[in-house]
Amino acid sequence: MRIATSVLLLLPLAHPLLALKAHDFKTCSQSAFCRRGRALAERAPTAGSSWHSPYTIVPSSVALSSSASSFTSSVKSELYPDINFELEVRIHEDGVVRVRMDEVKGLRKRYDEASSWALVREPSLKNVKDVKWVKGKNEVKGVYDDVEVRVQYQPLKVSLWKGGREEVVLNGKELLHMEHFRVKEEKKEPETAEGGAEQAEQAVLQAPARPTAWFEGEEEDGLWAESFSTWTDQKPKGPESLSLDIHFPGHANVYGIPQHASPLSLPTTTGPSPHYTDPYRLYNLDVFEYLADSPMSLYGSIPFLHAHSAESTVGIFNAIASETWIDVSHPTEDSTLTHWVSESGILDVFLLPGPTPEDVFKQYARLTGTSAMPAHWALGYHQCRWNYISSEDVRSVQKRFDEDDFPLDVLWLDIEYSEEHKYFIWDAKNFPDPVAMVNDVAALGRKMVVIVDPHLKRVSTYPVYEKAKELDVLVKGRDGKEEYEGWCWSGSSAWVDFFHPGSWDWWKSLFRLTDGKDKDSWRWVDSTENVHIWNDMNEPSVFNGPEITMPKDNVHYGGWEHRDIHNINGMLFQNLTSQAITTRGSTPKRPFVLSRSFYAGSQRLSAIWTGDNMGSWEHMAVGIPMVLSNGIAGMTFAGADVGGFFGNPDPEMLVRWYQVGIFAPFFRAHAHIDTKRREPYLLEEPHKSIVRDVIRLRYSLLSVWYTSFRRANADGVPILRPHWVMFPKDKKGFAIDDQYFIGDSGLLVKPVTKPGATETQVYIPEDQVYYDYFTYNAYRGSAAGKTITVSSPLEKIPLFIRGGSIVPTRARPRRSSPLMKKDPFTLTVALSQAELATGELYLDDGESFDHQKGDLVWRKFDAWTLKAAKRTRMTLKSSDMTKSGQTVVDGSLVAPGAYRADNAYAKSVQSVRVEKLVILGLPKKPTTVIVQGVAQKEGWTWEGGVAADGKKEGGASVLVIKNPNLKIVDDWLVEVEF
Ligand code: NBV
Repeated sequence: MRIATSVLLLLPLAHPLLALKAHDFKTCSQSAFCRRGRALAERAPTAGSSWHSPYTIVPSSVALSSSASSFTSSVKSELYPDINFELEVRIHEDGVVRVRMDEVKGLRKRYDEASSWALVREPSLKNVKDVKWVKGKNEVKGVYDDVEVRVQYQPLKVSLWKGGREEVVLNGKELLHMEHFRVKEEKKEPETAEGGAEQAEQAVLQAPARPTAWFEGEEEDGLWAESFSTWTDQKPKGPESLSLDIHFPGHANVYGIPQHASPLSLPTTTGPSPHYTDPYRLYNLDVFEYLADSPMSLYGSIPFLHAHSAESTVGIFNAIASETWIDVSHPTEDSTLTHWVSESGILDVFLLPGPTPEDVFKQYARLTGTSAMPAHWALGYHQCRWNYISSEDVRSVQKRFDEDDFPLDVLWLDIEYSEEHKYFIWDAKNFPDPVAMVNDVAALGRKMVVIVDPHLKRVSTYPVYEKAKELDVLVKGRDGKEEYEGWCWSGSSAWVDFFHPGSWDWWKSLFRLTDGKDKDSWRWVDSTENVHIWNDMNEPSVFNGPEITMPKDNVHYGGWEHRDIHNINGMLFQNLTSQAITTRGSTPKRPFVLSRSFYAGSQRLSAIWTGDNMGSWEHMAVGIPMVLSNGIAGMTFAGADVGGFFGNPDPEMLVRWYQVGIFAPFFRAHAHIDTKRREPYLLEEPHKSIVRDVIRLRYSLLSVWYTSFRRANADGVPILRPHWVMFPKDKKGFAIDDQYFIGDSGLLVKPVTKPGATETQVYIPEDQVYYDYFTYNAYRGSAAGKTITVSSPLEKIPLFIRGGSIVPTRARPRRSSPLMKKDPFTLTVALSQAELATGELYLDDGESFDHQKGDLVWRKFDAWTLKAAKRTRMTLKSSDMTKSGQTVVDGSLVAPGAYRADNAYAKSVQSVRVEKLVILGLPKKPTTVIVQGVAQKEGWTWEGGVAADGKKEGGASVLVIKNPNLKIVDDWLVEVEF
C-alpha cells in the first residue's frame, strides 16, 4: 500500500517524506548558544596567561552541613558582580558526588527539574562521620574511602581524586559559564534622517568596549532571538546557556552520550584533525535518512558518559534536559577533554567514581534506575511493517509464518490501522473486527503491538482530543494560553502535555479494559490485554516545526518553555503509556511500550529502537555500536530495524541483518510503506531456511536473554557487554565495537556486516579457550590478545562460547515463545583451561509482577575438576542462586524473606527436565558417568577431541549425556570420572 495522496496533500513542504536532508538540522554554527559556547572555548587558549575563569567561590560562604555530607557556598562571577550563584556539593552514600550550581534570586528561575524526572529517587547521602572535610586556604576537600573531592575557590574548580590520581575535573579548563537572566537593553536605532549613516558609524566607533568581551566575545550573538530557515525562536527569557568543561586527565577513551550513529569509543570533534567537525548533539529529533557516521542528534538523548583507562573507569551524568552539544578532544594521548554547552537549565552533574565499569553501571543505576524486567514474549521475534493493511492481511501474514515454520511472537500495526490517524480509533473498513483479529493472533500465544502517536487530530469528532482540550492539558503556544497547533500525520494536530499532572489519570483511563470510576469517559474498548503499544514520533516530531520538532518557545505545565524540557518530553509519553498498560486490567502485567524518543531513566519503562535506519550495509554495521552505546547508558532494551527501514535489501543483506538482529535485546523487522514486502517466508531458498534457522537460534537462546535481562534489571549492568566492559584492562579491546558478549552467559558474537564475506576476524582477548558455538571447534586466545580468522559463509554467524561458561538452551522449535514454557533444557558446559565452568538460569512466569514477591527460579550451575592420584573427577552441580546471595543495586532481589524454593512459579515448572548435558573439553573419555550418585551404564556418548586444558586447537572433545533424568528446578550433582 502506498501512502494516500490525500495524506501527502496535507503535508507541508518540510515533511520527512519529501527529501529531508542534513541541512534541515542545525549545525553548531547555526545554533547561537552553541556558537557562543564554542567561541568561548576557542578564545580560551589564545588569551594565553591572561585567561582565567571569572567564577570564584566566596570562601567565607562555605557552609558544611552538620547533618549530612554536603556543603554549599556562594559563587561570584567577576563578569557580573551583582549576580549571585550558589554551589552545592553532595556526597552520596555510594560515593557518587553531585555538583549543583544555580543562579540565586535571579530575574527568573532556571529549569531545575530534569533530575526529578531522571532520578529514581532522591539519593541518600553518606553518613557525615564517613566524610572528613578539610578546609584549606583556597580549597575545601571532602575525603572518604580512597576518594577526595576537592573544591577550589579561585578559580572555581571541582575535581575528583581516587587513590591519589586526579580522575575528573570540572572547570579545569576554565570554560564554565552560566549566562544569567538579564533585562534586554533596548538599543537606540541609528538616526535615519540626513547624515544618519555617518552618525551610526560614529556611534559604533564610540561604543564602549564590552567589559566582558575577553570572556564572552565582542558581540551579543543571538541572545534574544534567532532564526533558522523560516523559523524564528523568540527567546523571551533571553540567554541562559551553560558551558562546562569536564576533563579526564588519565582517560583516553570516552563512551556513551547516546544516541548517535557513531563508533562506541567516541571520536574527537575538536583538536588537531578531528574525526567530526561538529560536537555531539543531544536534542531529540526525527532525522530523516540519518547518516551512518555522524555526531548529529537522533531520537533520544542520554547525557551520561563513561571515561575509561586500563587503570580506572569513571562516569559523568549531566542532568540536563535542554539541547546540549558536547565537544570531545584529547589534549594529550592519555586524556580526554569534553566541553558541554546546554541551552538552559541548572548545573547538576553527578561524578561516578567507579573504579570499574561494573561499579559505574551500578552507580548510574542507583541514580536513574535499572531496566524494567520485560515480559518474556517481548524477547521473541517481532514482525512489523508500515503497514499491514487489514485484519485479513494480519491473519494471512500470521498464517504464512506458521505454514513455513518461522517462530513469531508479535505482529505490529503502524499508523494506517487508525481512522484518519486518530489513534485508538480503528479504520472500520480495513479493520472491521479488531478484537477478533487480536484474539486470532493471541490463539498461538502471540501478541499485537499497535501504534499510538502523540499528535492528536484537532477535530471535534475525536474524543481523545476533545477530552484533552476539556481538561486543558494540551501543550500551549508561545503565549502560554492558546493550544499549540502543529502538523503531523493527523493533519492539524495538538499534543498532550504529559508534564501536566492533570493528564496522567486521564491518559491511563483511555487504556482501561473495563469501566473505571469515570464510566462516561471514552476508553479504548476495541482492545484486549494482548495489545501492547508503540509510541513513535515523541521527540516530538512536528512536520512544520523548526527541525521537525516543536518550537522552543512553546509553553508547558508550570510555565516552562519547551526548550527547557525538550529531551525529557518523549520519556514522559512512554512513561504514562507504560503505566496505563501495566494497570489496565484486573491484575498488573508487565507492559511493552516501544518508544522512539528517550532520556536518562527511560530504561525503567520499556524498549527503544534506533529509528529510521536505511537498508544499507553501513547502517547495519553502525546499528551495533548504537545499541551497545544505548546499553552502556542504561537503555539496554534496544534494537535496530532488521532489514533497514528504508530501501529493499537483497537476500544476502537480509540474511545478515537477521543475524545481527537476533543478537540485539530487541529483535524486530520493520519496513517503510514504500518498500517491497520482505517477510522472511517470501525469501527463496537457501535464504529462507537460513533465516528460519537464525530466528530459531534466537528462540533456543531465549533463556540466556531472559537471564541477562534479569541481571540488568537487578544491578544495571548492560545486556550487551562491549570488550572494554568485559576486559577493562585490555587496551586492545577499548575501541572494539563490532563484537560483544551477551550478559554473563559467556557468548561472544561478531555478526557479519559486510557483503560477500566468507571469513571474519575475531579478537580473543585473553589466554582462554573459546569454542565455536555450532561446531565446538576450540580456539585459543593469548594473554596479549589474539585475532583469529574464522570461516563465515552466509549461513554462519561467528558465535563462541567462552571457556568457563555453562549455557542453558531449549532446542524445540516452536511457533511462539509462550509455547516453550514447559520445554526441557540442554546445558552446554564449556570447560575453561582450568577445567571450570559456571552459568545461571533465571525463570519466572514472564508476565506478572509475582517475581517481585519471590515467585521465580534462579539456578546456578558450577562445574569443577578435582585430580586425585588414581582418577580425575569433574563435578557439575545445580544449586539455588537465590540462596547464594545476590549483588543487586538495591539490596535484595525480592522482598526480604519472600523467596521460597517451592514458590508457586517453581511448582508450575517442577516437571521441566534437563534433557541433555553437553560437556566440552574433557581431557579423556570418561570411565564412569554418575548422575545423582547413580553410575550410568548407558545414555552417554563420547567423541574425542581437543581438551580444554591443553594448548591445542581443533574440534573439542564432546561428552553428551542424554536424558539424565534431572529437573531444572532441583538441586543435583552429575559426576564424570576419567
Ligand atoms: O509510523 C510510520 C513511521 C514508522 O513506521 C517508523 O518506524 C517511525 O520511525 N514513522 C516513523 C513515521 C514516518 C517515517 C517516515
